[in-house]
Amino acid sequence: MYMYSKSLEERCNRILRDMEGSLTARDRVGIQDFVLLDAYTSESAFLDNLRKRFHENLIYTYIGTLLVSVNPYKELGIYTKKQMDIYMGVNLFELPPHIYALADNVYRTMLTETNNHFILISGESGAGKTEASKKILQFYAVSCRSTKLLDNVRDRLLLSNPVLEAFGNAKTLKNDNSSRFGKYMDIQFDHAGGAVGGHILSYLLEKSRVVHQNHGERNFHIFYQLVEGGEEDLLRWLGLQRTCQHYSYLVQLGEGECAKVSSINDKSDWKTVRKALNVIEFSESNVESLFAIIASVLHLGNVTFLADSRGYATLNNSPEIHWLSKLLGIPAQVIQVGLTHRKIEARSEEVLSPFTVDHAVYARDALAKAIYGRTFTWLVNMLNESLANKDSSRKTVIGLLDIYGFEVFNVNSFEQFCINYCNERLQQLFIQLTLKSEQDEYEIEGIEWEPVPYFNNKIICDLVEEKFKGIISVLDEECLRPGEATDMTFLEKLEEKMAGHPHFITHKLANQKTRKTLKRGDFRLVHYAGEVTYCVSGFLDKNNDLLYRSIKEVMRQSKNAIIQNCFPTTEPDSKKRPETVATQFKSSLVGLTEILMSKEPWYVRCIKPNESKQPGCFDDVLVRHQVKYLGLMEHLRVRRAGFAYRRRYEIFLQRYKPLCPDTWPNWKGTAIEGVELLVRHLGYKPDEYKMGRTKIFIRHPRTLFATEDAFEVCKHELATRIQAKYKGY
Ligand code: AOV
Ligand code: MG
Repeated sequence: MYMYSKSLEERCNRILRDMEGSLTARDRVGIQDFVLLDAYTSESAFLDNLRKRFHENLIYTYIGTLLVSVNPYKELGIYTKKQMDIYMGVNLFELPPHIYALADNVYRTMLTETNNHFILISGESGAGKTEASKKILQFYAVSCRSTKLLDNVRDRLLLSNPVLEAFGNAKTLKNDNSSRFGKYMDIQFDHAGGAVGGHILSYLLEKSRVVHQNHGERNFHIFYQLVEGGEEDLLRWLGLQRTCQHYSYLVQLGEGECAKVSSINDKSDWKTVRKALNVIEFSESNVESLFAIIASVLHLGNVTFLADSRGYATLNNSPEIHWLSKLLGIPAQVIQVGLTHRKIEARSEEVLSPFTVDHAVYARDALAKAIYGRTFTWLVNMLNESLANKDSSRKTVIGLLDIYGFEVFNVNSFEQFCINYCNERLQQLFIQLTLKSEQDEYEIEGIEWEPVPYFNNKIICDLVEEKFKGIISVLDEECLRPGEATDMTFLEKLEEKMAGHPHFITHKLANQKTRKTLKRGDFRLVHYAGEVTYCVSGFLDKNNDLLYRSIKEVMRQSKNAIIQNCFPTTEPDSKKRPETVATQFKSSLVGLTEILMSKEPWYVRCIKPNESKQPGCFDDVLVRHQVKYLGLMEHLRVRRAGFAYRRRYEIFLQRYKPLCPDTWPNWKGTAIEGVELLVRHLGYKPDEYKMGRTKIFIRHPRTLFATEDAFEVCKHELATRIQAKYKGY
């Protein structure tokens, strides 16, 4: 149910204007809601409409209340304050589709129904998810109730974005600003609609990027921002040179070059991040500690080892150790020993065992990843403290989910496996909430219904995550056999267990034709969004994510406040194995699903128009593929055949009974009878609605909007009558 802030007259005039214009414009710009036209149930027609609109710079189209967005790869001038004003307080179908319209309708529904909502933004890497989530947040920042106190919260909400992006995004081959972590953000509103706080949950950061990037990719933005943008004295204090090429973690192996990105300005981004940290009220000492850590990671990457006469790793008396010692506040000698030895237990005694050079490099990289990963978690915690709503009064939330999109590279590893699994999970949630539950409900409510078939990706989720049987379980099992298991034994176990599974294939299991496309160390999954070949190399190691106890002990001596927080002395050094990365990730996704299931869903499905990040280029094959796997046609079919709105009889009657003299004010019969009288009085036509067991189903939003308009008028008249009646008192 909706509240409108625009006057009825203003809105009616606009609707009439639009209707006149739309008949002639339709040929050129297509239709704005796929549900509305009969001809748009074929995939080709669907595609034609998207393409037509895309070439007219109309990147948004609805399927009912779901918003489809095609990345324009150019500035369209449609995100101005003026546009925001136009979309405020207007229902979804009165104006051309826009992300603001969706945001506004979620907000209003939250206020009138006083319940929690979330917006699921999905699509593959580079499709525009992160941009969409930023636009929504910006819209709320401008549109919701404002006071001096609330403005402060608003600024923090907005500025948490550039900070998180600096530390959690990076250039990949798919996207110059690719999210390398999953993000779920709750925006909390008070009863009057003011934004009073927020909370961020982050999911599995791709830490391996800290020490290695593929050709043409970059490390996390923050490193380049600091080196390029950092003030002279700051760099001097951190012992950094102003050349990214100097740092081996910033140049790809053997190439000596950093990837160039024309779309990114590290210098100005640095300024934004610095300013943001101030507004979010990071203390100066926290900021210092934070950049000391970022610099330490760069220094650590430049530490090299030599082999002594016995083949063990020794350190050159390199300047890096000096800087690490200074910035982390740990004696140089302690760092030196920590990087070249580990403690092992030999007969109830602890002895230092020296590393080989390879081993030392491995331990150094593990430390760099741990430091960065833990600092990222600390950063999210700090942002949450700053966003925390101090007032305990009743609040409702709108959650924004923006994760890393499905991705396929030439070589795919454990990280892609996790990211793509996460996308499978969200697709499963989408299916459950739309296609499945929608059709289940018609059955439960006894509404006549012709089922719409769809591909259910549960089979792939199970393949990955099922207890004892899934890929993650097999991987964990192998991780339990240190010394014996290898990436290849993991692959062999998979081949044994998954043989014959329609979504799993390897070189050994493949037929002759497919075999040619696979290497011995690969396995291929047939994901909902396409086939991906994963190279098993590194799976065990990345899943274990081990950090030697002795190096943790070194870090605990740190005087750097953030490091102290990230490596607490209370951290259980238990003999018990910590959960593996994949299992932790799986649990966190189960947790996320639970959070989402308790809220009302809204969807933005983002589409990437071409692989080359070009404006104006609409690749039919690529878009058709996405339309298919995103399940948009099925969604449209269910929507077209189904009912846009449904309300329990009691709630429907309670709200609208003033519109019918037979039911107002004191209806004595059953709710269903009351609703029958009410809709007859309102003149609903038989094909506009259906009566279920417990709910009324309304086919088209327009019907409900008309009723809602009548309700507004009626309220107004009532208020006038009451005023007139009591005037004399
Ligand atoms: P993603 O979040 O879906 O990818 P982004 O939101 O980062 O993708 O979008 C990628 C790039 O496309 C942006 O940096 C913009 O240059 C451009 N872009 C996206 N949406 C718009 C828009 N509405 N208007 C103009 N340009 C846009 V990933 O995080 O890689 O899954 O993991
Ligand atoms: Mg993103």
